[in-house]
Amino acid sequence: MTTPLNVAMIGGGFMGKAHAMAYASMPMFFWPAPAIPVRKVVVDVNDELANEAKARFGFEEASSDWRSVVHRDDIDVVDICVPNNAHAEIAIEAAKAGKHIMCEKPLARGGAEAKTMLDAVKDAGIIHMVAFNYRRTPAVALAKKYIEEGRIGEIRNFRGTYLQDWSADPDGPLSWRFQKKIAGSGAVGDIGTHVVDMAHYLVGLISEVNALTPTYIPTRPLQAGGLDKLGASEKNADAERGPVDVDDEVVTLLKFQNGAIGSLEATRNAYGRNNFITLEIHGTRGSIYFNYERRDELQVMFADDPGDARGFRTVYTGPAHPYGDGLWPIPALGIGYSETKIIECYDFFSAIASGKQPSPNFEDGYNTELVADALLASGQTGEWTKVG
Ligand code: SOE
Repeated sequence: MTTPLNVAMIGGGFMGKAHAMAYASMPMFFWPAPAIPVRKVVVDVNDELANEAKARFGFEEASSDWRSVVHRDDIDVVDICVPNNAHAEIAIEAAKAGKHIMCEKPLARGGAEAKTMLDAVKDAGIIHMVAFNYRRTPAVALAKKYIEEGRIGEIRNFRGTYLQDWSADPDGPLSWRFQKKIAGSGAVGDIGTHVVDMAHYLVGLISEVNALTPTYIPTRPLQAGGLDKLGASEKNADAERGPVDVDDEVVTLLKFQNGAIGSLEATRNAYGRNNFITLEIHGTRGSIYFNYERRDELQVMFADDPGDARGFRTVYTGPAHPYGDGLWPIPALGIGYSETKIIECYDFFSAIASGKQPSPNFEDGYNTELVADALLASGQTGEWTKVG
C-alpha cells in the first residue's frame, strides 16, 4: 500500500487552493503514487478563515496556531502558502521539528533571508522544495530534455519574459505585493524569479546582470482587509493611498556562468498580457520557443531539419513527453496551471519517498534570490552587478 503522509498547510488563499487541489488529485494522475498526501490540518490567520479553508479544501482539522501545528508528532509535511515575510520563520521552525517542507515562491525576501532557511533545512536533513511550478509544464520539461540530449547544441542566448497586466491600473489596491517589508520586492521577486528559475534549469546559473527596475505607480489605495487582492476588479479610487516601495518592472541583460548571454523582462503592468511567460533559447544546433499562454505547445527548430522544411515546428505535448504517463492520453487535451501543481506535488512526494532532494530545492531557491538581489542592486546603481 502507498504510504499516507500527513500535511499541515499554512495559508488557505490562492496558493492554498492550488496545493490542496494537487494533494487531492496527485494520486488520481500518478499511480502508483509515491505517497498519499493526507490533508490533515490547514492553518489560517484566524479560526473563521481556517474553518472555511478546512471545509472548502477538504482538510480534517483547522487551526490558527501554525507554531503548535508544525510541532505535532502526526505531521510529516509542512506546506508554506503564506506571504513572503512569513516563509523564513515557519520554514526554520518546521525544519527544527524535522518536517519535510514545501515552500511557495519566492523562497524569501532576498539572499540573506534565504540563506537562513537553507542552513536550517540542511541541518535538519529533511526534504525541501520551492514551488516554482512553471518549469514543470510538460513543454518546459521537454525543452530541458532536448537541451540535455544536445538537440539544440550549445546554448548561446536565452530570452525570457513574464508579462501580466493585473496591476496596470494605478487604482488597484496596495496589497502586500507592493510592500517591501512583506514581499521583499515587486515584479522581480513575484514573477521575475519564475523566469530566473527556468533560466537556471534550462541554461545554467546566471553570473551577472545589468538591470532597470523602475517604479511607475508610487502610491495605491489602501486595501480593505488583509486578503490578497489582485487587480483592478478590487479597485477603490476614493480610498486613502499608501506608498509603493517595490519595483513595478524589471528589464535586464544577463550573463550566464557557461558563457551564454540573454535578457529578461517582467512586469505586472503590461496591458493585454495575462500570464505571458515566454522562453526563447538559441543554440548552435537549433532553437526552442515556449509561451505559457499556449502551454501545450513547444516550438522547435533543429539545424539538421531538411532544407525544404526549415523553420519552427509545433510539438504538442502528450503521452510521449515528460510526465505524459500520468497526464491525459491524447496530446493537446490540455495542460493547465492545475497540472503544473499536480506534477510539482508528485515530484515532491517522490523525493520524500526516495530520500533524494528534488529541484528546485532551497539551494536553488537561494541561488534565485541571489539573482533577485543583484537585479535590485543593479537597478539602483545602473551598473553591471555580479550575482552572489
Ligand atoms: C501574481 O503575479 C501571481 O499570482 C504570482 O504571484 C504567481 O507566482 C504566478 O504564478 C501568477 O501570478
